[in-house]
Amino acid sequence: MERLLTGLKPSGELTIGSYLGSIKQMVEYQNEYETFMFVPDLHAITVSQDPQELKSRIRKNIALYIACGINPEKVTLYIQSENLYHANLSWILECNSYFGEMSRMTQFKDKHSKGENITTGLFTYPALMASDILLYDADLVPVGKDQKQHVELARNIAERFNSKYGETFKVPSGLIPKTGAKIKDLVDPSKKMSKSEENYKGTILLLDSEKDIRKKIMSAVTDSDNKIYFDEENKPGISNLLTIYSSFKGINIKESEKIFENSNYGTFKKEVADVVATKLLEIQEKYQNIINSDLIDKILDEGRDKTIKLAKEKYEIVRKKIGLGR
Ligand code: ATP
Ligand code: LTN
Repeated sequence: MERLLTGLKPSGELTIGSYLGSIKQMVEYQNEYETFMFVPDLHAITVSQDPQELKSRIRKNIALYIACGINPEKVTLYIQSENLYHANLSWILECNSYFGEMSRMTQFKDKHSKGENITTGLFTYPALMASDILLYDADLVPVGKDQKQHVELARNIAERFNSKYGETFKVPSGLIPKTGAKIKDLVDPSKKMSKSEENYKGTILLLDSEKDIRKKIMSAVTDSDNKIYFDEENKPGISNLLTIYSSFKGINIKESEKIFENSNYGTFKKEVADVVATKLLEIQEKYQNIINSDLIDKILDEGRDKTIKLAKEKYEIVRKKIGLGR
């Protein structure tokens, strides 16, 4: 069985973008692959984080993965920083990758060009991501388009290492989701809905109250045409709501257009709000049962122990090959 691995940074509260773009697909993949799903908390600190918020979010995210349908009996769930081998292998991979190739990572370039406060960690972070993947010989890495370049880099590093030191790492492939819909911000539909936003006006969080979910959808930016059809360029707001509706309903855009061909924006938005609220309330009910249970610690202890054992084996092979230690 092929091994599949992914993680969602705990750099903000999980949104319906995280759910539709990643978690929902993982719920399907868990039946087809040997699945590893972790919380990349070391990645979150590439930008400044409030320590208490970060800690509570790590736990919350694990509970949300499970509430969304990830089955801990099938999936190995763990926290990156609890396994020291991630950062250790990352250093070795940094020493086997080049300043030039790191500088070409578009995500880094974007942030850098905006003149944001860039940490060294943000620059070298693709090496840590490569370590997350290569430590476990993952075959497949489901990521959004924005992360594809980082998976390519992991491939390149693996191939380079293998040719220099002999076969060591499995060369991973990126897996772009079949229904790779990008969910946009409800206030500014030219941007992706992001959990790293300063305020959450255009973002629906998985743990938002029903009142907030409805309020945010009812006040989503649209246009004055009052016709419901998909046209991302001229009707980005309506198109985004159609994408959200279709993804939650599990139908395609054409089917949704048909349902609303004679509706006005008010009725349409209310239907979107209903379908989103129904699903999120179901997730939230499960979440409440999990978040304070001992189950999470049991799952995370098992995940930590299992992944440390696997990672140690790989790390020792690497260390020996490159001549470290005694
Ligand atoms: P953010 O910008 O919200 O911090 P991110 O994409 O940088 O998110 P993660 O949360 O680690 O970081 O992303 C996990 C996965 O979820 C990625 O593969 C990403 O493509 C997907 N994802 C995140 N937001 C959306 C969205 N709005 N629409 C679709 N997919 C998304
Ligand atoms: N970089 C990813 C999160 C991430 C990841 C990984 C995804 C860290 N390590 C390993 C897949 C595999 C992001 O920012 N979305």
